[in-house]
Amino acid sequence: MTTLADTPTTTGDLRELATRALDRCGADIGALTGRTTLDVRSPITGEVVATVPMADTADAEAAVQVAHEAYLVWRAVPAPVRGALIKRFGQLLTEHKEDLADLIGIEVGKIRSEALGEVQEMIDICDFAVGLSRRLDGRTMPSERPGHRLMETWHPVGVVAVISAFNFPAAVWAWNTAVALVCGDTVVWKPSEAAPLVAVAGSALLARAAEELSAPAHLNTLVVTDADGAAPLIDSPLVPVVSATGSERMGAQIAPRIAARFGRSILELGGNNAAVVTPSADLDLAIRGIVFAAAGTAGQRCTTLRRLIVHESVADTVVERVASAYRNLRIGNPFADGVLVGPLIDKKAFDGMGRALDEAVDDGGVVVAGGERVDTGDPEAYYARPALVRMPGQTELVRRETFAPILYVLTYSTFADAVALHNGVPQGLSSSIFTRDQREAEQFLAAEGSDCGIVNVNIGTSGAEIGGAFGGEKTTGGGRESGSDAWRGYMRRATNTVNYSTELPLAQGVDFS
Ligand code: UN1
Repeated sequence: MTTLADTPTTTGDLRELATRALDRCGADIGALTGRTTLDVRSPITGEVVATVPMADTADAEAAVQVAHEAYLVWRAVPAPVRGALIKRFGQLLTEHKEDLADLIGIEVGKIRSEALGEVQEMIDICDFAVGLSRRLDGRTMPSERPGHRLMETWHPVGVVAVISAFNFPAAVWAWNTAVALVCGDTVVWKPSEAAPLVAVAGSALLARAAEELSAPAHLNTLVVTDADGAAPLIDSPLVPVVSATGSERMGAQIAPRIAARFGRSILELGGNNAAVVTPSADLDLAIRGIVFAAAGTAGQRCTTLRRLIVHESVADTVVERVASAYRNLRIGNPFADGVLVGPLIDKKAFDGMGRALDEAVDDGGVVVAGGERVDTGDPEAYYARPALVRMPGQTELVRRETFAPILYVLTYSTFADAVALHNGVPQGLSSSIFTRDQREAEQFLAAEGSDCGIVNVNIGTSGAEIGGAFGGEKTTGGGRESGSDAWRGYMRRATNTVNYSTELPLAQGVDFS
């Protein structure tokens, strides 16, 4: 358990903390299969904290096979009994909340509160899935024929491949897995190569729950591998559903392969999320919401706020206030008390941020605050002060997702302009409006308003609760995960017509006698 008194600062500290957290979760890195190895670096120091075996295509294929066999058993277990497994898993997550948060902090560099929040999100989805296990309900519809019943039933589909990203290295797996397991599916998980340790720990806790409840083995099979090794997860006919989180580029590569074999994909790709700040906005509230959404998680959430569309009458005030908040953000070791912004995941992310800022300036943009590297004494660690950039318009750069803490500011004069700017990007994940004008709020929520999968009023773009369906439109990929009726994506629907009469009337009045 980490306290301020023992904030890990050296690579040795981080290594020791990781080992302790893994041990407490009963996680054994040595049990992973693979002939090659993968170095795990902590972005906190940029140095290697662990080396894990890395699986290849043959290992991934074998994982799909055992997952398929487990599915054949699991699908016949009553859903509420499947729910009992997730209930126990949720309890274990609660017991090991600090351990998992340690690993998320070490591998991803999340600040303590956000790392704990990610584990809470895992616990929350377990609660949700337990309830769901008693209500995977179908509909009944009136049949047009006498003595007939028309209804829908929902059944498990098989193996669900879960491909998760570094930024939510555990919660996104839990969203998918808690729901998929309750639905009667089994899971093969390819975690981010940046975060295999928390994957080993989370999987160990789920395996422990399964063992305690005498559930079948291999309900969740972890495959630590790279994109090449993961090919069977994308291409195998034994994987009817692939749920993948990552870049639009990754989605464009895998979606056609899944479609070519008529598989189903649940894609959660890029976001280029915006907030509209109107003249009537409560600015105190808006500034707080903006700063968390844009700078939180060092700008590395899919839901991170990347564009601010501000009415010209309040633009200077908003820019000044956000800039001042940015200048005061404490940046550094994410385990340290009071730090709000941890490191970027790696040098590539930092370089990408630098290139985007150069391009912004070339486009006529002005960097109002931030953008510079923050030196913590570790040459391989990349900390950056979140950047606030005023842009002359929605350039090609602004229409792209750069996975770093850059907030572009655009101004508008009419509400219609604001909505047009808002929707004028390829992505469609999350959106928000700060307003006290009910007409504007309703227009933003209406069909002709925001075109995103998540549309918020008077809160930022990030930090969605698990109860709603999570996902977005356009190049975000159209997938939905987590709450509401997202479970339907993990099941197959059967339409059933039952004739309990002594006649055989045909539908549509067809006579075939
Ligand atoms: C992600 O960034 O991939 O809404 C997931 C949020 C979190 C989940 C983000 N609950 O910001």
